[in-house]
Amino acid sequence: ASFRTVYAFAREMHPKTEKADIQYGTAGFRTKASKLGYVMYRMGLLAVLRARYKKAVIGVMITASHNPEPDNGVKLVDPHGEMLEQSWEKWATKFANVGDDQLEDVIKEIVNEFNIDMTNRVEIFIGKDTRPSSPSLAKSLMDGVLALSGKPVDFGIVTTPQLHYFVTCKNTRHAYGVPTEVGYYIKLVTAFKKLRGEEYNKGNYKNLIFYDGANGVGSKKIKIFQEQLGECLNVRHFNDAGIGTGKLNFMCGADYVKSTQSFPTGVPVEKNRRCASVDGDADRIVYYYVDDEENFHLMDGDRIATLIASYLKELLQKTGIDLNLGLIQTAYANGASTEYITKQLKVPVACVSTGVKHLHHKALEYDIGVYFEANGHGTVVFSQAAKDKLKEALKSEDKSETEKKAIERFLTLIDVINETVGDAISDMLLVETILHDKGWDVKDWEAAYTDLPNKLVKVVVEDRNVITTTNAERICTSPNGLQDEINSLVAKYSKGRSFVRPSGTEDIVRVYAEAATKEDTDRLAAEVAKKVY
Ligand code: 16G
Ligand code: ZN
Repeated sequence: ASFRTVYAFAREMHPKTEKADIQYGTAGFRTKASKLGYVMYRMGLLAVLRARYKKAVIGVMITASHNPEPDNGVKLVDPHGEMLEQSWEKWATKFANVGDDQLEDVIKEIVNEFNIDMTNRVEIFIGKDTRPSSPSLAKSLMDGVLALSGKPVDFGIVTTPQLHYFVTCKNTRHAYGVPTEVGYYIKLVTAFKKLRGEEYNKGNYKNLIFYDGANGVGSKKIKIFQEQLGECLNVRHFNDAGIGTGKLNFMCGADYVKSTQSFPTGVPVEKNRRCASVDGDADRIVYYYVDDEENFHLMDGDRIATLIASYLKELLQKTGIDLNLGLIQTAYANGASTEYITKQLKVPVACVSTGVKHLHHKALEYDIGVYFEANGHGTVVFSQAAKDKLKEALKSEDKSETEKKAIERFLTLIDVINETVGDAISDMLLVETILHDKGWDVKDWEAAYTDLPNKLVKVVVEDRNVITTTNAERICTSPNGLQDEINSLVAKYSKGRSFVRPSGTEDIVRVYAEAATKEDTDRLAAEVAKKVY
């Protein structure tokens, strides 16, 4: 590859249009789509360099998730389906911000630093959401890949978790599955059908769910699931506007439901009906229902996590196999969920900083690591050792038939789960499997514990970075004295808890508060917010 092409391409077709620097953050690059052309081109270059360095396929997803439709974004997917390694984020930032004429120098710099063999043939897997801006951004991205003689493989419109799955499958030489959309559906649907058995309604469990696709890729893909699931899971599907109708994430979808704690538009209100909303790239899901008095009840990521962890623990006990199970949360997890899972279910909980990569990373330390952010992003990861142990035990003569049945179920459950990253539809299949097996409706699920009232407020400050934190963002280390002030405010309220952290995606500071009553919670949030101004 001649670096000269890189500059020529950049100058002629993808010139840098923005003066202001942008930063590769928790969600990659995300901004107005109109500002992203040259950034995409450069991420194409970087993806090829990363792929050559890792000698593996790298993924690039074009999406702005739950953001409004005019936004877009890009994130890189590492060889095992994880988010781009943190130490490379600064390279991404550098690539995005240098002048066109400096691009070749930056490429030389990274090639030297990592001793990258530029003759390797590499493939870059590309996926995009349904935004109207995505096809042209994908074109810019591919030009970047081609400029360094990489081979772009375009998967078209897919969910973020599908792309993560393809990358993992390819790099494990199909050990994780077949790296195609068809391969993905077959794996999940086959496992789901096996777990469901013949009886579709069971106890309080009714085989009907209302699904809000947020007018995005989650709508397109649920249709394929519906076809393949047939009667086995009855999904009634809403918010299915096609590409470019301008309604993506608008007053609907997982982020809207979670942050406003209210029912989305476009879904008919039926009392006590189990409903679920996914976000714009289908990597987040929340459940909810409206009761007889028309009160809205939210079942967020914490609820999903506790349901899954408790079920896996029970099932594990039935297998008679000893594996360690842990739950990973962030500071945003409702205090009631943490108390329930540690005290009642006796599952150990770890708390990490916000952002999927932190949760995923921590979860890998367990045989079975369940992780969820309160906002509905999460999954379960299983260690290879755990999988091997289960498979071995299935063949063992020391195991009873009942134990073997449980082991088989456990192994099938693993196949319903997209371990590579949080996957809204896979998570839904898992939740539906658990509720069905227990004969539970949402109300039975909700009865496990009662959420503490909680509130999240945004504070606009001159420089969000004056706030620094430690201990998984629960303690603030600067400005001096702020944590002491928070401590004394929190101490005034029963079950009070509050923390402040600079946002990783917006130029603001977030304040979280919870307490025994709604009034106390609102007051505590306001008092802490005042200290931040
Ligand atoms: C990003 C993260 C999400 C996190 C959010 C917090 C990924 C893929 N996404 O969207 O997990 O909850 O940032 O945003 O890691 P904040 O820093 O603005 O509060
Ligand atoms: Zn998302």
